[in-house]
Amino acid sequence: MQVFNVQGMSCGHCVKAITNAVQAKDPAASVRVDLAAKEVGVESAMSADQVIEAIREEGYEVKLV
Ligand SMILES: [Cu+2]
Repeated sequence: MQVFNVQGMSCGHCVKAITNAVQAKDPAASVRVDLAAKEVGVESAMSADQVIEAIREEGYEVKLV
């Protein structure tokens, strides 16, 4: 699993937006969002860069932990 630090997540809508953005690129991806830790864990066939791009497109600041 790849873990990303994501800034600007605050609520369930953010969780959904990020999950949907990642799964739009890889429907088989599993996404775990920890709002308190500002972390997103992604299990998928995508590269870290691809995941970062998907999350960034939603307007969040994101980097690999
Ligand atoms: Cu939100």
